[in-house]
Amino acid sequence: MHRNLHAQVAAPGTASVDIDDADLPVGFVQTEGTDPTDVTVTAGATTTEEDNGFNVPGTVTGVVYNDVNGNGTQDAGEPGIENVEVTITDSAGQAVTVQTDATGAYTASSSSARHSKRRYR
Ligand SMILES: [Ca+2]
Ligand SMILES: [Ca+2]
Ligand SMILES: [Ca+2]
Repeated sequence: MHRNLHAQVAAPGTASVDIDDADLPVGFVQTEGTDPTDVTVTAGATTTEEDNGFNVPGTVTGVVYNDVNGNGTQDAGEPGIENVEVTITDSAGQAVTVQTDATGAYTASSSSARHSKRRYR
């Protein structure tokens, strides 16, 4: 959806455009543009701010473990393998690399590396 909003500000010069993050649905992360953004307002002219893209990142989780007895399932007492790098490449070609934690678990957010979280369980 593309919405164009018009706002009139009084003074030419630098204006700050700040999206109210509290109005966005929970979990939305900015994928295009910045917030807030400074724009230069010229007297008598219309200034268009950049496009602001947001989406909800998907999350991939998994576990890498030592299948001590080789039966194809993680049994009680079979330890996770720590510090294994896992790279998840999403359908847009964006790759995120994370490491397994002490339990062998990893968590990656698909849309943005800076928003990826590590989860311990
Ligand atoms: Ca904001
Ligand atoms: Ca912006
Ligand atoms: Ca096993």
